[in-house]
Amino acid sequence: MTGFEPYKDEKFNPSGEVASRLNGRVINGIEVHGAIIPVSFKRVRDAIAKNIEEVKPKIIINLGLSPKITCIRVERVAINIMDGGPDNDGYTATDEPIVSDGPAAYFATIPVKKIVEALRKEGIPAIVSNSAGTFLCNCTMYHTLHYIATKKLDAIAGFMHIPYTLKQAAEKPPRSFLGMPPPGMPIDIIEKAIEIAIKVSAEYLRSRSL
Ligand code: PCA
Repeated sequence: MTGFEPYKDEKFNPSGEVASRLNGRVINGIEVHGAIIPVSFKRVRDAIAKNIEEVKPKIIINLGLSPKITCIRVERVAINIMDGGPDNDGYTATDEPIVSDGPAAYFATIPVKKIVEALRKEGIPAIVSNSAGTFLCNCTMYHTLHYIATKKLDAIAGFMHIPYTLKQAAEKPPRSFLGMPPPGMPIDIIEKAIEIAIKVSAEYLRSRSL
């Protein structure tokens, strides 16, 4: 799994923190490798490729922060577009394809709906999201799925957007979201959500290969 380094005005990125926390953990016999990847349109592809080559994972879950969301968002689709910025290299993309001859979109191959159901059953608010945006999160999901497709790897992959942590939300200007502090989720709950997503993905993989 991956998370991101801080970007734009965010001094802390919970997605990177969760990746560090889970790095080296064994969940239901699954060895987790957590890596932090750059918020850079130019550099993220190589970071993804390097991690996949080193780890040879069966399940890839990329994580990113989505400020001001109220729940976990499990992304269904990545589209072939970069539009936004600046990234951490100071680069702003405008309507550019991620891969010039690549398909318009890729669907997540982790069991998106099963993950959402499992999270909600555990009391963690979650939805299926039909857009990962057009910044680094979408770009990362696209590169990962494109890499798996073009190299014909035996791996499933997807992307999850996470909210601010509760502490991070409390530190924002007190009226910065609808006259209130923005929503947040305790980091331990976010961490638990990702553990659940890993378990559900592993069960799905096992059932598929029976
Ligand atoms: N969130 C951004 C990029 C890095 C991150 O954590 C996004 O949603 O694209």
